[in-house]
Amino acid sequence: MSPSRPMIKLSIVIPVYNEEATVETLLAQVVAAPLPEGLERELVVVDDGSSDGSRAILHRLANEATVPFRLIEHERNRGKGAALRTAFAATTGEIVLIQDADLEYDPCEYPGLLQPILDDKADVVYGSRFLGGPRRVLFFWHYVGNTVLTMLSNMFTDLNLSDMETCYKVFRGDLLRGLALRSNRFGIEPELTAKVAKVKARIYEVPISYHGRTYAEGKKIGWRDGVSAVWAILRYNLGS
Ligand SMILES: Nc1nc2c(ncn2[C@@H]2O[C@H](COP(=O)(O)OP(=O)(O)O)[C@@H](O)[C@H]2O)c(=O)[nH]1
Ligand SMILES: [Mg+2]
Repeated sequence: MSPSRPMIKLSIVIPVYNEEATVETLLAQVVAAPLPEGLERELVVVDDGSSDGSRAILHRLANEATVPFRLIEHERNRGKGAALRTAFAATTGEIVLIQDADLEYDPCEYPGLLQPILDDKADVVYGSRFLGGPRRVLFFWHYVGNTVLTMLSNMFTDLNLSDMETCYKVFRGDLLRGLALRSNRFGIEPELTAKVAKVKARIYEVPISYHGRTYAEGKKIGWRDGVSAVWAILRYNLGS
């Protein structure tokens, strides 16, 4: 790359709540993940008041500094939406990518997720678990729930997304930091979707792989989160 071309910064935001089994491996994967030429990475980790060993692991890693990341801590658990809002405000990158701290999503997918933005075809990219990528077969009723929530969201936004609830969402940084976001919990996914639709962002989807985990392996999301997602879809599409 010619030295005259400035690097593009990618901010990777990682919300962490009680992920002691996966967070260290995940951070190593994020740092090792391939990036397209000309991109540098910034990691923003928000510990969302974890009560397991996650916080101690993050402190140790921050001290060892082999994985460079910015660590922000919530004193008590406030939810994924609150953790993401804290993280977004701390980003400085031209591009921002959301990365969950479990190992359900594979950081090797970054180049595919970034390409539509780098090609200036998209302002926002969603990685879809339902476009034919390899995925662990689990939980029929979660699939039904995802389909219903995505369809309900699409009915309001007039988008034809296939996976509204995906963790892998990538945004132009200035667009994302300009959104007034309010959700504290999982309502953040429909809220982000409603608000990028309202500002008429150019949205792409790319297929990703998905390595779903079981509840024994640490999955936390439940049917109550599905019900509150319905309210979030109504609220953020009909309100502000
Ligand atoms: N479940 C949950 N996850 C949170 C919270 N705060 C931050 N997170 C993180 O947000 C991501 C949400 O996880 P998700 O894959 O949607 O749910 P899960 O796989 O069922 O745990 C993970 O990286 C969590 O560590 C919270 O209050 N609850
Ligand atoms: Mg998960």
